[in-house]
Amino acid sequence: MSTGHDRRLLLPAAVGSRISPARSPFVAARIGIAIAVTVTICFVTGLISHWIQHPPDWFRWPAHPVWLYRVTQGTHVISGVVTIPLVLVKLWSVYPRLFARPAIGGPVRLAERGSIAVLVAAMLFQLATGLFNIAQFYAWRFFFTTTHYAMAYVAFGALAIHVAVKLPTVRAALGGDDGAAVTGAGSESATVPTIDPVADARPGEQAVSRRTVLGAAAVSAGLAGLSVAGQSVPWLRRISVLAPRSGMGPLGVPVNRTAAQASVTERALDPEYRLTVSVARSRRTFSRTELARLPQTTVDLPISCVEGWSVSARWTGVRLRDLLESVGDYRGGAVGFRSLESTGLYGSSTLPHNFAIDDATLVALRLNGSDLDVDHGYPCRLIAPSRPGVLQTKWLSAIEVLR
Ligand SMILES: Nc1nc2c(c(=O)[nH]1)N[C@H]1C(S)=C(S)[C@@H](COP(=O)(O)O)O[C@H]1N2
Ligand SMILES: [Mo]
Repeated sequence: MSTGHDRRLLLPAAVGSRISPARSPFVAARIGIAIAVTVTICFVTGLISHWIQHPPDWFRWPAHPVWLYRVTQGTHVISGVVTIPLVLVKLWSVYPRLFARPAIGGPVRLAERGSIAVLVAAMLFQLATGLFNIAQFYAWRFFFTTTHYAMAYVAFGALAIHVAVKLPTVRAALGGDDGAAVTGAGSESATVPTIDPVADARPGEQAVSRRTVLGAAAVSAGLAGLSVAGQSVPWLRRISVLAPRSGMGPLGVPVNRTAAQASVTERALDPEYRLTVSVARSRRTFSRTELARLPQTTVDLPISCVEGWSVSARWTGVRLRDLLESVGDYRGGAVGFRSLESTGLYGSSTLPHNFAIDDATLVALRLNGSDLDVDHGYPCRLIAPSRPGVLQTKWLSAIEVLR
């Protein structure tokens, strides 16, 4: 052995013989820092999205700038996808240690191994469910948002603990230019075998260099990000192979659920269609023609789906505030929206006061210069700034001021 390191724990021969110098704290620490950054961004933007959809009392989300949710949710999906190759490289870089003996050991080692198992499992779970969700592939029975939200705390908590525990190792790995020499610091030195590239590489073996691995990690993370970024960044659309709903659909806007899928086509196209609007004790019904005769407003607002795709569009319709004032004495307050699609997650939404009074919030009748397509919510749909697409209720049947 060319180093004086204490090797109390032995690697299985098959693994030990394949150790490359890239499997060192030098690489593991750098990839780990990158993961800590992308996961923190992903966690925070995910919390924001969750709170907008299920607002706690203290939570306020602004209506302006109108693209704010587009940016936070695009960032959530991109940072999550970028994390995937980083985690794979990270697992590769520490792979031999996952098989270090003894597998269990004393209580401290048990806690360390257990926390890493939780971390890896929760992280892979979050990345896989998130990826399946943006691909609209629901292979599981449990409800996606609830589980993805709950596991986010587990994954982030486990990561925070892991970073805290490894901080001395990270610091040492960043300090010295030879990661393999980092052994004196940190809890690792006593429990985890040190990997010495010189001693471990087989004679004649072409070992992967650390720079190569870090470079490959950066390139694959960049490509992964680009592959989905086109969902939200228009000029990246052409090169985004993983942006399933970018720019296609009627009137240049994607559709998540068609009128046929929501079973509303007949009622949406019925000439007897009426929108009911209630303000305090006043109530009025409107045909689509009557809505079109009210003063019309045009605004440019994005549809920003929670799945990460977003697209800017030009909407024309009745300003919500104007519509409410044409019915009764609207003095502010949250407003409830109901769809002809009366069941499920998408059947209704609640618009907080600051969005309800906003100039840019419309009951839209037209999209990009044409009447709404039935798949985009004809006869009329809600469109408000800086909100998740899932709350932009289509095929409106009733609007009611809530107290
Ligand atoms: N009633 C109803 N409204 C709905 C939906 C739906 O399925 N039913 N889908 C929502 C989702 S998830 C998004 S992203 C937007 C998409 O609007 P678009 O189909 O016009 O692009 O509509 C929202 N409004
Ligand atoms: Mo959506």
